Amino acid sequence: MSNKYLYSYGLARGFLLAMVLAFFVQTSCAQQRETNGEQQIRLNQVGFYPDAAKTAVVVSGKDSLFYIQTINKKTVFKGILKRSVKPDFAGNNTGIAEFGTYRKPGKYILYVPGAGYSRPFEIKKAVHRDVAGASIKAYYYMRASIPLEEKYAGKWHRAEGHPDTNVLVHPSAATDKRSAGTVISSPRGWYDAGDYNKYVVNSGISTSTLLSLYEDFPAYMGSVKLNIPESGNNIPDILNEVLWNLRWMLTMQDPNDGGVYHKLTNAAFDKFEMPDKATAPRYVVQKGTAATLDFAAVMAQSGRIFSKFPKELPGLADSCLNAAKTAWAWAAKNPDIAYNQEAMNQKFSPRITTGAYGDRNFSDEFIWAASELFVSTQNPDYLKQINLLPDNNMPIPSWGQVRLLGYYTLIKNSSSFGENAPKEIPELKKRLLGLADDLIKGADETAYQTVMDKSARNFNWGSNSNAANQGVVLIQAYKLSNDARYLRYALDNLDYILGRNGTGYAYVTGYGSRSPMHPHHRPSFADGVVDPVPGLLVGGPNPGMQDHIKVPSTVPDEAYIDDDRAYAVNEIAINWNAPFAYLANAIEALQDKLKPVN
Ligand code: 9MR
Repeated sequence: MSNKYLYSYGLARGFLLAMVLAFFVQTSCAQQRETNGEQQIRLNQVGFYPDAAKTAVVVSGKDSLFYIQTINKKTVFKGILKRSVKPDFAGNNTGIAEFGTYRKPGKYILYVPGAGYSRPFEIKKAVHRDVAGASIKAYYYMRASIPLEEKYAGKWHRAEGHPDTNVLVHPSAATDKRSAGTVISSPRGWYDAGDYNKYVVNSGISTSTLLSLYEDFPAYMGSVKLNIPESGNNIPDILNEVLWNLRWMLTMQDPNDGGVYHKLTNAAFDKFEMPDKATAPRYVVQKGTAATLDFAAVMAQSGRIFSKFPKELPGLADSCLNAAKTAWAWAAKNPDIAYNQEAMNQKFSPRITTGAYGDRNFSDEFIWAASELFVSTQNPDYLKQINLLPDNNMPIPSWGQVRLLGYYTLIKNSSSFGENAPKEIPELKKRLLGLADDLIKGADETAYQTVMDKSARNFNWGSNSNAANQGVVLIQAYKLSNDARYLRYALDNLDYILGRNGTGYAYVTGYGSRSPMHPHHRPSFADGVVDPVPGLLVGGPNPGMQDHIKVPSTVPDEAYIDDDRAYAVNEIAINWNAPFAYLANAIEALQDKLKPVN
């Protein structure tokens, strides 16, 4: 045997030994603790701002050093993991890596001996700009009644679906002037979610959240270009996109009495096919108090915002404001008409089995609509007709709970009220800051260092939208107080959504290195393109299993599966994307205000 042979034999044997060892180290760690097959280190897979806090979480939580390394594994920063004060929902404490003081832009990985490597991440300015823009562009992909051309939609181009120019008045919505079977035209709008129906209640909060994003950050949002058909028309693209839905919403009001149909829908959900193939008859169904008030609120807000574009959109602002007033008048006369789909189906046919968005309590819708109408008209009568503070609660917004949307609007416009200022304004401000303080209290003790992580109650259907809406509360609190602490916790919830969480998923399609590939979204399933439509936030962990698809774990923050049948965790929806869009874009707009270290 020559020396040369011996040498390479030795090398090969050493290499083999190292491989075997590495295998054992890997598997023993993996057995130690692993959820959904994901690595043990969880962080925002999109990345971090150079001058802001940077946090990663190691699920195994042993005392250890952590290393920030370049992609070529050169160590550039070293720190000590801190053990979380509280365990996660599965009962394990985590290790927390803080590296806010490392600021150099670049591409990195985080390494923890025994736990392995994180997914790669970037440090750079404007690190969320792309995902933030994509979360608004997502609405373009959700448009009904228009073909998506390749020059705007790329590989997700598709034929037009649901022209909605021949929509039938359902017997539940019949009046003398519009009898059952009357054909109305109600084109445009966004599909609600994984399904192809259009629901006014859910459209209301979604549209308003995007309008507020523009209203709160007009300069930044003016700079966000989306490459949609209307781009370049002198109207900010976010407003161009909102207009697609707003013009549909306007058609949902019965011009004869001001009431608003609850939804435009098929009788039953479509199959999993492309929208142009889904041609079942469509109906507008029963008018209701929630839909009418949500409509009034959005139209009042629109009247205010679009009045700044009189040349580009002549007459639109006035039409919106008039629509808001007639809707309000209808609701004042019909203050308690719930949409109860079961009761409706006992009386009328065809039976309607699509999403209900049923709500029985309208005090929050009255507060929201009255607030928007008051701010847009400066007429104090709207607020006099309602009880602005029915109790001490400050509920995080959702499709059925819109009270805070009214409070946000009153607070941020309060300097313009003059003698009409409602006496409750100081109390509202106090409550908003109180809510933000309650949210951030104890977040630093949690296993993932987030507000989201504080309570198992956050993990219901659409849990990711709770993380986003908590973020919106914190941004509103920052805008009111200028206290940068609130911003940091808003950023933490953004980190949660993008990977620092119990599953290690970045929950937005197309962003991060582990994101959903099989959302419950008909076009993503049926279009023959491997990648799902980008920029869509999935519902996220929810142990409820209302879809009867088994999740790998029922631990609240781990109850998730990337399966297109699993609509209770992996659907997408316009009311979930909107607060995410708000949070991601607001953080981009405010990135220079973020504090370097925790
Ligand atoms: O987001 C809605 C969730 O809060 C409800 O618990 C659930 C069941 O009623 O419905 C969700 O909304 C769905 C709607 O009814 C139809 N389109 C898809 C929506 C997202 O799953």
